[in-house]
Amino acid sequence: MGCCTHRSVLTNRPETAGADVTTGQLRLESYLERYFETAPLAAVAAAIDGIATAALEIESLTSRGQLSEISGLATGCNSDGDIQKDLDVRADAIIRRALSKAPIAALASEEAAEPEIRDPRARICVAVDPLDGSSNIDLNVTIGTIFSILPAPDDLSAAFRQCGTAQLAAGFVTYGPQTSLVLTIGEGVDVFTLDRTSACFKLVRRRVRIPARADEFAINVSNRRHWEAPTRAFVDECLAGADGPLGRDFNMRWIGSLVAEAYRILTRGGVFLYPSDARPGYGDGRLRLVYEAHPMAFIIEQAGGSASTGHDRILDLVPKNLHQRVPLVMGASDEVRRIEELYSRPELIASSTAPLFARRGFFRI
Ligand code: FDP
Repeated sequence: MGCCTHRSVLTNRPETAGADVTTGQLRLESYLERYFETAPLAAVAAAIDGIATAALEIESLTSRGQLSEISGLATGCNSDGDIQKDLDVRADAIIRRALSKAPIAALASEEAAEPEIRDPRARICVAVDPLDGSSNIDLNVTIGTIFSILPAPDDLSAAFRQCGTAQLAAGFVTYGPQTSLVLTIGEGVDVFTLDRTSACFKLVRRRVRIPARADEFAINVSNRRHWEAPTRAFVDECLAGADGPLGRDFNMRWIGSLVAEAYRILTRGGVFLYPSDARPGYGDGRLRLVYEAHPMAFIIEQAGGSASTGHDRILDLVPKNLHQRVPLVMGASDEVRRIEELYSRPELIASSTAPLFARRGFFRI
């Protein structure tokens, strides 16, 4: 299936949701109400509503931690060999149940080898990472749920082999000090925070924008010796700070939860990298295209940022299979462009931080 450049199912959009409301007042149900008025969007709204319902239950488990018998310990492996924790399994079951009322043709999850075919007459398909950042569960660090909503093709076997630009909606929930839902239905990015006293999500930020220029980067530097030269060159440029070619100092963060990294970028900008590297199994990075990179790329682009493999725009990629991994660089568009430039023009690498790093060189550790 080729890439599409627009989302035809959304051509009859209702008025911009929430355009006339004060943030903090609008509940997610009211925000979604107007989407329920047109047939294809009604399914999208129902799926988002289902995810939000599941999020309430998952947030209650995460916030109670071991009091709710969530240990954060491994219980086995999923079909792709990833360690599965007890909350991964619980979150998957909660989401499947919460989405049972939404008209969904096929549902795919990180936790299952194959998609579940539900109602073949329905017009949407949903892909989820029920619990992202699961290595952080027992650490009391922010974790989350990521989702992508796609149109249902006639041939459901191709449901999760659609280009990222086909997505109708995407979002993620963070379970942290605040439980928040970040959402795009293709007209910008809005953020809702769970009001724990009334158990409902309320709009807190509308039409979030990511500054084009970053002064913060996020990457797991422990893998430096395994990186490709362009990734090293970019990070070296950031580390060179005001003395290097980028001409300004950078701060660094690595939380180890994609949702938390994305939330930070949507809050104060920055760039995130999980590139391919030379470790066995990391030739295409670590993150999954269908239910991690595609929805994140949709959100980041809708907020004015960019998302790339270093070579290609993430949203232009057509998945080869459901659990495909992909290198991901996302956030501030100037920095993503710089990384792409370093990948496409190797001659820039040698000179990028000279003379500061000339003594050590990029190819040595
Ligand atoms: P996790 O495996 O804990 O679910 O989605 C994969 C992910 O977390 C991301 O959330 C996170 O950014 C990354 O893996 C962390 O990977 P490293 O441990 O290799 O840094």
